[in-house]
Amino acid sequence: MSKNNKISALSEKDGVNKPEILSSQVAKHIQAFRKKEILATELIEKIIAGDKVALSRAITLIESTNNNHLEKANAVINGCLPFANKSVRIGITGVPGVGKSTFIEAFGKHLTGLGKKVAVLAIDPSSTLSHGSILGDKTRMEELVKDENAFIRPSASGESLGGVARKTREAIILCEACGFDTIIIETVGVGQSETAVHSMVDFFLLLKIAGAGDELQGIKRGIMEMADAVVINKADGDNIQKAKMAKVEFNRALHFFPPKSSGWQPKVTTCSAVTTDGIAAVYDLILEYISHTTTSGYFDAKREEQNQYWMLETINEQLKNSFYNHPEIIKQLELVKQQVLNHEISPFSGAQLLLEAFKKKT
Ligand SMILES: Nc1nc2c(ncn2[C@@H]2O[C@H](COP(=O)(O)OP(=O)(O)OP(=O)(O)O)[C@@H](O)[C@H]2O)c(=O)[nH]1
Ligand SMILES: [Mg+2]
Repeated sequence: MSKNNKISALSEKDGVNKPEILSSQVAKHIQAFRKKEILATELIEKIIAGDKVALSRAITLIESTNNNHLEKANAVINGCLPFANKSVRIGITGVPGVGKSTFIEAFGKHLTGLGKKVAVLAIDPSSTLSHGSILGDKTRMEELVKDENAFIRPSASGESLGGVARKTREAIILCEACGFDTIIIETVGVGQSETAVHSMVDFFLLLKIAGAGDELQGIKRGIMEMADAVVINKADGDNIQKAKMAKVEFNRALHFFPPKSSGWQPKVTTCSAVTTDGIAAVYDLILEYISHTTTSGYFDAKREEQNQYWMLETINEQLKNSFYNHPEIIKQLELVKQQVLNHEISPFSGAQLLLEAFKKKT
């Protein structure tokens, strides 16, 4: 046989037609299905290989409200799950202007300098209205944004904090699978979001500044209780002395709180995100915490507990959504509310009425 006549195993034989049972519609369906499948596995493979573009795309998929994306998003998350978990998750909170973004820039650079890979995610409920204050943040994290070993993602927007929190939690898994060993979750400490962040991190850091009372800083006692460390920022220039005094005060205040189940006594330290003084010490402190809780078994136990919590939270969130989005509930809710307002029925029987209507129609 001459070389030219050689038939490749890949070429089709003449005269073999497509079987007719494969209608064009079915063929299209199969093609679309394959495409979807390939995209999910492709994304997973790329994420695991450390591709930040694929990571971004997958997070966008998670954030999508399009129901068709849900299945694929779940496939990507489950595919990434076996590769996740090998990280330290740090939550950072503090009132606007305390220096969170500047701190994360300095802290993140310190970590990448140590060879770490840092992902920064944010939960910012207000960004739904202001369309992402972290956009401004990105300019404040100028150096970190350019760092090959860093990944910064603006906060997910969404209808509810619960929804946004779930998406952030899923994004953590993807970041970890992508090889990021330190995950920083930032939030503004003024709403409920810090509770959500606390329930998805290993270490919770409260950023403060000296010279402003607690009322001024808008920090609730509950947040102080959650903190594993209080870091007094802007300890530079004329402020150094004040910061040192604040450190003594916070230390005293923290001793009045009940002991933590981790057995860890929260620490207070000062730093300057601008001069980077004290930034390295903050990380050392976190390492000390990790060593302490890993030895005691608390670190893993807390993660297990958080997993359980998030499963139940997701159920709550989705049940709530399907209830309030149900056509029958949309139809009846205002009416029943009015009846309760007019004292025609009790709040309890109003709720009962709606729940019955929901159960009947689902
Ligand atoms: N002197 C001094 N100024 C700082 C320090 N850290 C931050 N700042 C300044 O404080 C201002 C607010 O800093 P940001 O990092 O934007 O604060 P933030 O907490 O992220 O604020 P929001 O994003 O609005 O919640 C900026 O003008 C910073 O330059 C610091 O350590 N020392
Ligand atoms: Mg900021």
